[in-house]
Amino acid sequence: MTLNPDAPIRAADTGKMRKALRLGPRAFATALLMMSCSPQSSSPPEGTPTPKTVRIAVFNIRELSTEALEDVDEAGGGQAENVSAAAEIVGRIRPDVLVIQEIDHDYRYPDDLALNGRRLRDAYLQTATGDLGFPYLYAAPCNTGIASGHDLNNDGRIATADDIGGREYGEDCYGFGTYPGQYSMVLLSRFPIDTDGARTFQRFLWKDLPNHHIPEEFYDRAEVDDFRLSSKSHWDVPIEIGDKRLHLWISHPTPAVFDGEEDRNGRRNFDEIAFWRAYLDGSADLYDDAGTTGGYSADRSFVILGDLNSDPRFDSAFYDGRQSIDLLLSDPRIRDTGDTLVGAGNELPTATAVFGGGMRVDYLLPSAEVTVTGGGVFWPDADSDPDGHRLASEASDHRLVWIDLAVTSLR
Ligand SMILES: [Ca+2]
Ligand SMILES: [Ca+2]
Ligand SMILES: [Ca+2]
Repeated sequence: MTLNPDAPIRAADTGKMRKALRLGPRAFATALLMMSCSPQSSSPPEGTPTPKTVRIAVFNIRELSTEALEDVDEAGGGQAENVSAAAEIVGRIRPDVLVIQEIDHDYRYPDDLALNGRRLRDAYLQTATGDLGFPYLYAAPCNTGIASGHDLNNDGRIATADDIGGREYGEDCYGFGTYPGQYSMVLLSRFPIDTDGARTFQRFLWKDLPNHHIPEEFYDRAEVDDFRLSSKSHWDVPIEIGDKRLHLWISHPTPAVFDGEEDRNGRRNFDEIAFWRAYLDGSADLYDDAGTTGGYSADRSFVILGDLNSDPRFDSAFYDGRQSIDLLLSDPRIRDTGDTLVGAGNELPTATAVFGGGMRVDYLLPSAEVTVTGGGVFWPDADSDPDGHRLASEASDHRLVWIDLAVTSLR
């Protein structure tokens, strides 16, 4: 198996690619070549009017493994019941832009990390969403399940490839994953993706974040010098909506638990979220995987989104006098969309996930100038919508969360 998860890959998709997939590996390789020679984004087809609103969703779906995504029947239909349920939910909500978390990267194809996104689309979403399509995809390398070569959990041994599959392996990786590629991310979109304008921060080092909270006396010097901040990756991906560019700031910070007194995961969660503040501040200390330094400099609207693993009502990642998510919720440049989700009819009004008695951990937080016209958490109660309730329970321990943005309000 070829493993090159650190290569600066950007994956996009066109109909060409899909057709080639059906034709076999040789045609697929040809399509990849064509892809790398041609621009990876394009204008909307002529006659497509700029929509008034755009619907953006994030969904952490349980067990989107390569194995499950490859398991299709003769007609190409997916066999995993929880993924079918997730697809039905996507079909009901019909987002224009969908960020999936906890999907495997299939590193057998390191130059095509959007592959599992296409498998998900073609085996599941296509049927459930009909004409929705999602012609554009984006994926880039993540740190999950990539061995660091250090004893990061201090259990006295450095995990190697022989340990793949176990928790001890995952804890010595740059980001927790019991095998390479687990818990990665993909973006699916109806709108073209400006892949050339995307920035990724997979390899940005934790020690280089201003005012970081690396635990003292837990990691040795060599570990600190090599420790990546992002447990998956941090992506800034612009999508093209008519003549507007909306930047999606995508990440999936580590949960603050599964650690010890040193609170290494709580600290990392805090700093993975603090990264976006530094990015928004335009911090000169940041650098992306292409070597470009500096934070956000585009004068464009953005949405910070993902399972951020932090609930404002908890203190699991509490530093500098606040819980990590409050770094974003209290920033006047960022809009807290919580009110939009409360009272949207879901079973636990402020929650987006079932664990912890119902926690708010999945977020879509646009820049302050953006007008939010609607949104919700797909969490119907069992009485009013038993079928929807069942779908939500089957799909994941997280719920799909979405917001609608007024396109005219985008900067
Ligand atoms: Ca160590
Ligand atoms: Ca270890
Ligand atoms: Ca902790």
